[in-house]
Amino acid sequence: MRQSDRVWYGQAVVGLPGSGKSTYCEGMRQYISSVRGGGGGGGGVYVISLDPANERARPLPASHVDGDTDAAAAHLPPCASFEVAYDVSSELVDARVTMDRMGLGPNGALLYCMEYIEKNLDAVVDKICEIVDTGPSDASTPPPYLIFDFPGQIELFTHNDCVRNILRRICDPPADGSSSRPRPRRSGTRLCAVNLVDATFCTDAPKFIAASLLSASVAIRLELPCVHVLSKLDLLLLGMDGSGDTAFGLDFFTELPDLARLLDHLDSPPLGSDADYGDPNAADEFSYLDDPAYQKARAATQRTKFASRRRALHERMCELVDDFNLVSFLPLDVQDGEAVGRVLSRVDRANGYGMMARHAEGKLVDLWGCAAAEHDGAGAVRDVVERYGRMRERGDGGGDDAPP
Ligand SMILES: Nc1nc2c(ncn2[C@@H]2O[C@H](COP(=O)(O)OP(=O)(O)OP(=O)(O)O)[C@@H](O)[C@H]2O)c(=O)[nH]1
Ligand SMILES: [Mg+2]
Repeated sequence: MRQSDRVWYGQAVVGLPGSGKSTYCEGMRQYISSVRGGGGGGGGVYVISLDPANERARPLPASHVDGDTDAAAAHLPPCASFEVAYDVSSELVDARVTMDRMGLGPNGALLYCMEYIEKNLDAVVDKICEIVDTGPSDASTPPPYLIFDFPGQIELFTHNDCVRNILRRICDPPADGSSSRPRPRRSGTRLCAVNLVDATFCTDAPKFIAASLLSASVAIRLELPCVHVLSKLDLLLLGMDGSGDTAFGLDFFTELPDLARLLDHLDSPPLGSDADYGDPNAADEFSYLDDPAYQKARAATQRTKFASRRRALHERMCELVDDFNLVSFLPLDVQDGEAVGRVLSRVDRANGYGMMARHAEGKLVDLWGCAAAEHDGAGAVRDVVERYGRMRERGDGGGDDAPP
């Protein structure tokens, strides 16, 4: 049986521009490859870049498509260019070329490119099939695993249907024979969306509320199981005290017990900034927050009609997020192998890969048990907070476990 005819598993990685999607794809590829055992039958993990403007993607030489990986954990140099199995910008359509040729701006060109990809998706899938067929092929190898890297432009997830249509056709190939491939119908792909939100948004209440609402909207619009991730956690925890002794510990942002608690902080200085928590090294320094004139002006601003309308708007946004109850976050520093593993285990349950693996091992699959398996989210948060607490105490920014 050809690898391309098996059921594929994978992730569709989405998130705002710069949230760390491409870095995550590479980190996850390295992690899964190492878990699968690298080239010894454990390969078959492919990053597929569907970002027509991805400058950091570099197509992998064919001979290395399923090569060994020496990665026991992800160690990613900052701003490295990543080798991907398929790069749509070099194979099909490039946003920069489109801008030049069609006289479009960056966003218009990107939308054009995504629609072009949607129209030519059969060609993209054919190429992916070719790549997948070069991988390990004996029946005992795990099925191909694909990690799709998407652009971050928000309009692709708010009102444009391209990404959803592309994903739908990758998951469920059309049955009407419209595919150009002279082969039997592909079996389909079990995908889970992974939505990355930059963890530094946690320092700013309005930003975090907006990102949570957008995350709920992404989960609804993509019509896929969705795992939400707070990426670049190292930047957040090393930048603030990272402990639970503030109004909002990290577990508040991961579990989201009551988003509306942020409403009282809409006008606060960024949570976690020195102005808010106080800089322990500069305890005697004057803070503008203590200035009576500042406090008077702030109180006056909060009494304005604009302020009350703004609060009401954010209140509705919090209610929406809470009502749908679709959003909770997993913390992730992409250089921390354990954290990548935690994300993968949740993704495995969401796309069914975990059940498939148990079935392959001859274990009876208890679907309900798999789906309801306890995930120690609080333990995950405790681990990372302690780790970064130790790094801060050392005052060295990290040593071996330094973030990029
Ligand atoms: N400190 C830190 N930096 C990170 C992490 N993940 C990504 N970055 C950095 O964040 C920047 C953006 O990362 P990318 O992976 O290119 O983000 P992206 O979401 O793919 O960006 P676009 O494709 O432009 O939307 C790069 O400089 C990365 O090195 C992380 O976990 N920690
Ligand atoms: Mg990218």
